[in-house]
Amino acid sequence: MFEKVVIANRGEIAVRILRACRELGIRTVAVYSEADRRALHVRYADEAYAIGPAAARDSYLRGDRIIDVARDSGAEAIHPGYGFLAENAGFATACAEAGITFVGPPASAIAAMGDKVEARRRMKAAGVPVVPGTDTELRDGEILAAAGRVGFPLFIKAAAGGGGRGMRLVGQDDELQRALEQARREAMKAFGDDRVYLEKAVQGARHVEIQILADGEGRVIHLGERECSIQRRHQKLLEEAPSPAVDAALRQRMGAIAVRAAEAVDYANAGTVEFLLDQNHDFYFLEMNTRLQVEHGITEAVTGLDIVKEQLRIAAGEPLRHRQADIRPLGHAIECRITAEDPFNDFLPASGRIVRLFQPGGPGVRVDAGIQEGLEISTFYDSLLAKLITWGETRDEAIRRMAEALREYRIVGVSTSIPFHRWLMGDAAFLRGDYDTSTLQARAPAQNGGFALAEPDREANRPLAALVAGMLNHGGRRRT
Ligand code: MV4
Repeated sequence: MFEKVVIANRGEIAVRILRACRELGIRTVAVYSEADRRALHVRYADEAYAIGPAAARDSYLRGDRIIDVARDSGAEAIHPGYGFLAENAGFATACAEAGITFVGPPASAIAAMGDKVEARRRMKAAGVPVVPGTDTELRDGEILAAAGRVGFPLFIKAAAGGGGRGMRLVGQDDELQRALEQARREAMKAFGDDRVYLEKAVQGARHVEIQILADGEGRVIHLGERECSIQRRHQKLLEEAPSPAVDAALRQRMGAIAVRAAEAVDYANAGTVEFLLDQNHDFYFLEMNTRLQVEHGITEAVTGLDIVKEQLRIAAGEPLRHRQADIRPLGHAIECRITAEDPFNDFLPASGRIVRLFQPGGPGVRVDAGIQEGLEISTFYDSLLAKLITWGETRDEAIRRMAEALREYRIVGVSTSIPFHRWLMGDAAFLRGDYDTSTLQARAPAQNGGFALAEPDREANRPLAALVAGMLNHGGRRRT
């Protein structure tokens, strides 16, 4: 095992990785921007290095500086977390050239899955079902004929896109030309690559993903699925495992296909294969995320594995410790993403100082957070403050524990998504498990874009507002 690892990230995921390292007896090296001098991940690490000003491109995205930190500190490996450098094949290659282990898949697998046209080609060849669409990127003159073959409605997607970035829904052929020009322009601006392809739009489907683990010797297993259909503008708000729509037989079929997808690109380490699951229980490969994901914790809760420790072991050259038959999911887990956003105002990113913080607890409650009282929340970075995960023997128990934990949770000084989640825990369709990727949008009044919290619910939150104000006043008096 490694003796020392650099954690090339911040916030809750840096803290999560630090904990896994310390459990394995690995010394930890944090990197931080000027804005994060007082952050939790800096306090918890054995060593910490400043790598630049607040802007991510001058700090957390500076792969060269992070490799220098690994060299200077004598670390053997870099864990990138998610975001920033996690899915950057160039960074994985640069680590290898510097003699440092990248805790993640081979650069070749990142590159193959990062190019969505190449990924579709590889998946089709391996017998993985893909959404009907074009097999190559499109030349301008080809689009009308190609669209005719694919059928409407369809998505124009950027070859270099992913995660919902660079997609455009087209309802009929007279919208095609304009949409193509816009899609190319946006793709060029966002990715420096204007290649696009077409996919038939699968409507009313669920977004279900399979977690896989692979070692460096060709062994691949899956850890079951996560249901991720509760999203807004392609940001997931809540995930659960298992999916209310997946039974043991379907899990086995989807899992086997996900393993095949990983094998087709000689994958190693942890990864996630995303599928659309339609009402007929047909499923289609969407993309593979070649990194640790935000929502990995719910899979840990139902399988009992520690995915980050497994990542470190695999990167250190150890074989997988589990066979497929050893993986037996137990119970139900839910994650609510606690973000610094105002759900009463179109989920506008919020900033402010956390003046009071009360984190929930109790049986089956896990809080992965990168925050503490006194921390200044800026809009420089991703708005994720914490992940609240509950586990129960049944889905109902997990939901009740979540509702209670959300009632206990108090973050004072910055708006958060907590009121949205409190509302969701009482929503009839959610309680029935009867939802898909269109549910939030369909039920949302246009003016608040995806959050149907009605006026009476807002009233119901008044006592909370008074309590918060009371806490603030109390604190103020005590200081003076
Ligand atoms: C789709 C799709 C339907 N049909 N592709 C969004 C995230 C990225 N991984 C791919 N995504 C989708 N791709 C085809 N051909 C539906 C989604 C999708 C989605 C679309 C609109 C609104 C919310 C969504 C939530 C999850 C997935």
